[in-house]
Amino acid sequence: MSRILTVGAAQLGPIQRDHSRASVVQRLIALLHQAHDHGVQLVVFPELALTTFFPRWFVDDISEADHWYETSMPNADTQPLFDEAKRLGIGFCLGYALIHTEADGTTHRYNVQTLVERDGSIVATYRKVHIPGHEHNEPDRPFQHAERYYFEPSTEGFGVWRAFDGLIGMMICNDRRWPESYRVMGLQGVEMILCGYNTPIHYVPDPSQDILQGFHNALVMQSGAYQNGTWVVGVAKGGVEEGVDSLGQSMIVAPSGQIVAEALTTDDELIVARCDLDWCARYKDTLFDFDRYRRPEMYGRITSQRGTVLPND
Ligand code: CDV
Repeated sequence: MSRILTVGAAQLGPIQRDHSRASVVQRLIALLHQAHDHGVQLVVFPELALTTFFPRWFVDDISEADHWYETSMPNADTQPLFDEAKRLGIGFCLGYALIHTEADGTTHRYNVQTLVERDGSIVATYRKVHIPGHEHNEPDRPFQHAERYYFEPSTEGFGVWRAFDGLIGMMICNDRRWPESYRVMGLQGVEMILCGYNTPIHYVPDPSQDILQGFHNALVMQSGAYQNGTWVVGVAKGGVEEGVDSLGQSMIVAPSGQIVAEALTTDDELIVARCDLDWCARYKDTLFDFDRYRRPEMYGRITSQRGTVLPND
């Protein structure tokens, strides 16, 4: 028996500052139509897929940046995407910035992905756990990566949802570099992890990593997939956006760790794979039979400690 989920990784090329949400949504719908032609059931879009990657600019008054955030989902700009996906019977995962005001008047800003089922119902909205970059303006940098100024981290963590006849998890960009992200979902039986990303080629704190961006991107998603017996769908917003060159290399990774589809460009591009969710059991029930082989009593440091503690001399 097999449970085939046909997935499309809908990579986006750059979204410049002056591109309207309406024009971006038309690009998303064009990719949705390609996906329909390929029999895709679930389309995954990148992180912050409705706007340019605005954390590359710093503003002293954060409310000046509020126009980059969505206040609800769907909304007037994204409703055409929701309507067309429902009409075609395709589910999707969409990354965007969310601003939310509580009843007590406090305002919260998150980097999120919303998963939508084929009937148009919202499965879940995941908030990014690992927020990279910096909190303050760093004017000496060629561009900012001020995500820690613009986004609060999730307090809910990594969930796994019964959707698309399988067990689906989500993570966002920097989350993919941390083995804990995959393992927390692995411990909930995840069969497919959906991950949008924006990764500038130039890593300002250590430029020696620039030429390794593609290697590291593949390394983390392939190992996370294999070590947890899960499919991973990684989807980029690539190309030169407002002068910043970003990695493409969107990919669909099997539970074996093998890449089964990979983008050829850094522009709008759909890649597709027929993913057998039952393939996960080949790894989850053998080498990575967690219940049989894991030693959680040996891993206490992973949850009790954040930074490194060196051994005593
Ligand atoms: N959007 C991201 O989370 N980007 C990060 C930074 C460090 C480049 C990433 O891990 O790709």
